[in-house]
Amino acid sequence: MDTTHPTPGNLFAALRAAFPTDLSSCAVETDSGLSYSWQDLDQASAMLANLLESLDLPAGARIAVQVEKSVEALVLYLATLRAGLVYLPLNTAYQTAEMAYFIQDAEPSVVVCSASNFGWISKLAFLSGTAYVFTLNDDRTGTLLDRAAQLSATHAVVPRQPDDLAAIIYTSGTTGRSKGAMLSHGNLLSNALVLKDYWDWQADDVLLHALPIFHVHGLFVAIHGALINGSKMVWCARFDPKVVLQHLPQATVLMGVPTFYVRLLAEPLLTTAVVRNMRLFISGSAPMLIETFVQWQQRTGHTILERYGMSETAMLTSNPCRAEDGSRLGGTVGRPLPGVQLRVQDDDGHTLPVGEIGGIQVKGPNVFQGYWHMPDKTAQEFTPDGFFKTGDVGRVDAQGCVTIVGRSKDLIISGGYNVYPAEIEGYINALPGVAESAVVGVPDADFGEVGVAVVVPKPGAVLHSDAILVQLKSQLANFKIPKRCHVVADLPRNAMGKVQKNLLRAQYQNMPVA
Ligand code: MLC
Ligand code: AMP
Repeated sequence: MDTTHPTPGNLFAALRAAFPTDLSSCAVETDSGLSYSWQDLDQASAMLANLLESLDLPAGARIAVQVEKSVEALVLYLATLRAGLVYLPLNTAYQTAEMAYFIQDAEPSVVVCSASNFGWISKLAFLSGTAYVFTLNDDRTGTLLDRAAQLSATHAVVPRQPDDLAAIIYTSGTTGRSKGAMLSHGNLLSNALVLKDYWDWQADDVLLHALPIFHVHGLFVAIHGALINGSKMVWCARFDPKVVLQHLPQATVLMGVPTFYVRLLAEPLLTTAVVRNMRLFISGSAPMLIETFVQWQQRTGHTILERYGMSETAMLTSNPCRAEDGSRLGGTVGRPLPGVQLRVQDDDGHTLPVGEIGGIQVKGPNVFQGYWHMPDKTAQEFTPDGFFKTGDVGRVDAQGCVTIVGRSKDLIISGGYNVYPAEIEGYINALPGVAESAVVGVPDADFGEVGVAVVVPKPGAVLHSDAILVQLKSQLANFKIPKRCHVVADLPRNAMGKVQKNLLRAQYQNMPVA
């Protein structure tokens, strides 16, 4: 048995306290047939926490992790919390320039990557002063596990205060420079406890986990949701609708981005029989089309629960779960969660009455501690009375229900991933022969929205749209690559000289590749 001490400020201690009494029961079952007990999670996280502690890292040290999804990666997250260090997950799609930025900015003491990326990532890390680079693969191999193998399987949780940092989640920004959102143990624990109650987690719930584990949705909402309730997870390495359908009969809860539901609806095997044991389907990270919501209801008999959140705040609002709290409405993201204050303001800082559209602002124990090393940016994003400006535009109805109608930030949300046009335009403008460019989001049946690039050549230069996309692919994460590219003579501008992106969106939304 572990020597876990009561350390209420440390999120891991709260998760560990929720493990079932029978530690030999199954905690995680993978789609490749592996099974991990609660004792496995406890002991393996103890071993990795002991390894991290043996490195004698400074307080607040960041552990940057870019690895494929695996239960061992989940254990590394738990070990980092347990050791009181700061977890910094990075999307596996990030390429060299993106990784170089994150590593230089966050100055992690430890970087963990796949063995296949060790060459270039270790070079970047050592140049930035990282002390240790370990490997962790999705087949239970790598130097991280080798080093931990001989260490003790017991570990006393390192005490932490609620305001101490637990994780940094990088989110891109409208200026093209990514910002590290600093989330504390208290931010994450408060959100996990609120959702456990609001989503009415049951003793026999089983979560089907098919999301990536480097963003808020898959890492915090899904994993904390299951662990804080002592619930088993069925663990899919990636979202494959056929594999998900195969495992749905063993599950009661699924969390996904709208693309999951669109792709599942395209499967003939999605029937009421497959979802017979399901209690709750949850969607978030991107707007769900009302057609998807209605089709899901008709096909499965289940009403999807849509909720709204952000990297900076974890979950903010949710449609009701229990029937007595009301019905779930398609096209809305529900009411603010208990403890979350939400208001809508105009640009002059006046709070707007019911039904009027403005900027959504929030306050609560879940709202982050600020952007890493960006005090000015942090100050700009908060109002004088402490509300965080989400950048989302919406309204609240008389029942307190929130509808998001747009965004004041120039952002494309594609399959649940955020793509900031300014970042992509920066890369396109740096290509030889490019005078300027604009990237806009257009509707897409699968991803909800996808990016389209409109590029103007320098006088005399000849540009090919395919070549532009190929060059971008070698520099940027794949989900950021515009799905189409058009080379044009000039961009439409208003009287102030600003590019009229609304005109470009209208012009290119149905246009095939030029
Ligand atoms: C993959 N591609 C994408 C993409 N995902 N392009 C745009 N948007 C995406 N989301 C690229 C691939 O690289 C590939 O390019 C091509 O599109 C087709 O890929 P695919 O095989 O169809 O993609 P797949 O691997 O199946 O991934 C699709 C997906 C995935 C929907 C399963 O994107 C996903 O897991 N999304 C979830 C994102 C998420 O967890 N967001 C939460 C953020 S937290 P090529 O060139 O290789 O052919 C947050 C807060 C909150 O927002 O409220 O939750
Ligand atoms: P991220 O920065 O990746 O955490 O993305 C957060 C953004 O995703 C929010 O600011 C919203 O714009 C968007 N988002 C999250 N959930 C929803 C939802 N249910 N409906 C519409 N947009 C959402």
